[in-house]
Amino acid sequence: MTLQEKIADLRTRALETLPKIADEKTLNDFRISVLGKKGELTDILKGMKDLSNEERPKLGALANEFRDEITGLLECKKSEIEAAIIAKKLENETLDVTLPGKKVAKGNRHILTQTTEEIEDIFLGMGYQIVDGYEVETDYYNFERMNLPKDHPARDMQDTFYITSDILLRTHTSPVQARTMDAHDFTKGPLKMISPGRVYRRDTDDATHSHQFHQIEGLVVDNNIAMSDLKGTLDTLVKKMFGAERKIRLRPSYFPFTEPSVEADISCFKCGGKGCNVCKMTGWIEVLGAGMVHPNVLEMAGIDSTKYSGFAFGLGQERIAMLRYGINDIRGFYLGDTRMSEQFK
Ligand code: 2NM
Repeated sequence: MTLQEKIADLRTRALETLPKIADEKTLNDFRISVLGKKGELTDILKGMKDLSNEERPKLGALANEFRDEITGLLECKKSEIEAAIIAKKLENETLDVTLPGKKVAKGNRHILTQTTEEIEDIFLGMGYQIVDGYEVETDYYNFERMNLPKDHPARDMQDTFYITSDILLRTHTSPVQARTMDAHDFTKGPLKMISPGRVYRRDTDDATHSHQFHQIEGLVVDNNIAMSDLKGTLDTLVKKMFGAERKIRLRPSYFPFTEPSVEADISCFKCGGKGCNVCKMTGWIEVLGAGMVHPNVLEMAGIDSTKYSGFAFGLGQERIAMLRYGINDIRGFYLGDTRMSEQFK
């Protein structure tokens, strides 16, 4: 075979092989075997030294033409392979937006938070403001301002966590009411507030007692506030919380910061008043304490008790939640076991 014929033969074989190649590795090996330093073309061109001066350039031109043609075809093939790879990838990565999505587990608020927010909503609806305060309080705001001087026997009932002899963990949220009364400007309207929050008492924890628990206290002060206003407010509260059929009953009681003071019972939401295990066969369930704000408490806040009067009440979120949901151990609220919370979605 002449060198021309050898190139023509190589070309024929190359053009036959190329279309069958389908991956980059084979393509690269093919390029090296044809055009590489040790490839077939180089091998053919080694015979050039034996050609005449006339023939040599002709063969050179033919070889260049062949190299250009193959190089071009190699480029095309390479693009083709790359495009196929991308097409394959796209096919594999196709997103079916009609497939059902993965469910994200949904959390819910703690039952005490839910109870608090529900009561907050009821009072927001009646135009009350919600006020936050300090959990670390002074003896002055926690006790003195609630008409509980240092030697008062009622202090024993809630004797508390003292930090110093004057600083303590609050035993109720009343200090928030005292501070709000101090700051209230009655020329701007009546004072209507609730203060939800955590409170602390020296107690041994058991199924129905906790040394820390939650309380909401409410306070209204204005001209001509009477016991009837308190009754109407409590009536609205229990009907919204325990059902429209609930009745309310006030019994005389005692708190140092209110006079008169009452305990409020609601007609049993389980038996409707006939008597059952929830109401201990009495038909009534005790839910909160309340009363008309003691004149001393108003005066200590700089409020003229001959011109102004007020009512106040206090309830515990734990007790409310335990009654409503039949929870029999208060400690369950504080364990952080999600199985407790999951029941109240
Ligand atoms: C209760 C029961 C009765 C009460 C009184 C006051 C204040 F600040 F006005 F004096 N705040 N909360 C109160 C009254 C709380 O809890 C059982």
